Amino acid sequence: SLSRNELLDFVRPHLKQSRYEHTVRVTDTALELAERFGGDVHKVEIAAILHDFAKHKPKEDLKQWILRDQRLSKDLLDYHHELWHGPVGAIMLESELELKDRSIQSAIACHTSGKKNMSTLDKIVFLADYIEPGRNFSGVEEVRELAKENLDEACLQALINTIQFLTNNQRSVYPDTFHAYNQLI
Ligand code: DGI
Ligand code: FE
Ligand code: FE
Ligand code: FE
Repeated sequence: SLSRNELLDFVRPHLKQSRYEHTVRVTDTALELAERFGGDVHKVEIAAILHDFAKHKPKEDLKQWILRDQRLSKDLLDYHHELWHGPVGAIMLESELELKDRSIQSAIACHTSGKKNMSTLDKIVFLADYIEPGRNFSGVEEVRELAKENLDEACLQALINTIQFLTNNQRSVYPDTFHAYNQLI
């Protein structure tokens, strides 16, 4: 199995410098959350390092993966392309890194939208991506406070903030984001 440094060396060429630094901060934040809430530390580390692997792939390539891979929900194409890099990245990593662990793939796939029935691993990566110290979303400080005590409450507040942000800006909301919210509320 791959070490932290091997995984970081693997993703580095795929990411811009600022995105790489975000990835390192997400990983450190996710490991803190894993210690606090009892996630599988090694899986958390792998999922966090790889979560934005496909972030800079051309939109057209991501679209072709969605069209061609039966496991990828076609309705992604009806929503903002920002939502595509997680689900597609989780599948791309099967060939690029021989990543076959379904629980890690799940956490990568749902890190932007959330989904119904998130595992502890899914929640930790989703939350770490939202609260890493480089983020300055409005309301992030409240979520950081919640994340000291309660994983579900923190994820719920991150979802609420994101849904409010998207609706305030008259943007669509992917159904899985509502499914995650509805389950936690
Ligand atoms: O890849 P990152 O920049 O680290 O973060 P991300 O993968 O969480 O992407 C976040 C962006 O995706 C965020 O600015 C909001 C946007 N977005 C667009 N549509 C949706 C959405 N986020 C959610 N949760 N649900 C949506 O429908
Ligand atoms: Fe992302
Ligand atoms: Fe996110
Ligand atoms: Fe990210």
